[in-house]
Amino acid sequence: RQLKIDVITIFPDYLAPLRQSLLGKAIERGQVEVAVHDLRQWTDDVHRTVDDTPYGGGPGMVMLPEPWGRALDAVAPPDGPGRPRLIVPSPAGRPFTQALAEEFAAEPWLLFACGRYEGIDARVAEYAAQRMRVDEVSLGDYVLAGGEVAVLVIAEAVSRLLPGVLGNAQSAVDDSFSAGPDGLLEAPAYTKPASWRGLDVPPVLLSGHHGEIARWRAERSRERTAERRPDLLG
Ligand code: 6GU
Repeated sequence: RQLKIDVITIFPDYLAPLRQSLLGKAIERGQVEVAVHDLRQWTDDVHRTVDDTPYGGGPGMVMLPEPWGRALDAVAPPDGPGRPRLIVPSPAGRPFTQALAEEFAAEPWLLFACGRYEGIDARVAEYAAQRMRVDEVSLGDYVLAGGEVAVLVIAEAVSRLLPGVLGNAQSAVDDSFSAGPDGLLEAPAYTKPASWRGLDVPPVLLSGHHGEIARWRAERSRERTAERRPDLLG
């Protein structure tokens, strides 16, 4: 097995898509192993409480450290073999990028801790950092209700980088934001038919002139990047 993925969440059903599609096939082939754990199994009261009001006041609820401490100790025992890389999805995290996906894809073991509400008591990350690498990671500048969807995104971005998981090995190197030479957005793509509902495929793509096609794609990449992501042009 190339990669073990553990997820701790209060919504285990939300992670069902992890077993679909690309990652599902990698699981079937034995390249990836996924285990989803319900945080509430580590609560100790009849209501299976996982959160409480924030010290210092303010809106919302904060997830309690004790269930998280027990969960981390059970899923990644302090005296067990190996240490996972702990990933905590949070709008307050550092940006998730293709470079970070490549780092995660080189790890043997990823453990995701899904917070809900206004996050997890900050001591949990501090505790975990005593024995594993911890990354708080954000998908972008918007707020999700919890980390579950972010786990689906990160797991998919990582799994398609695993050797032998992606069908076409070349498409991973050509992607937007890959470690390619330019780091620009990709040019638009077309397939058959050459004319569809009055809209024609750019003739250069049908010309067979590989040099001209490469030049046309480079121009479209630059154009598209200037229009949509001028920050990438530097
Ligand atoms: Cl990783 N988590 C949450 N809850 N919201 C987000 C996010 C992550 N990334 C952007 N918004």
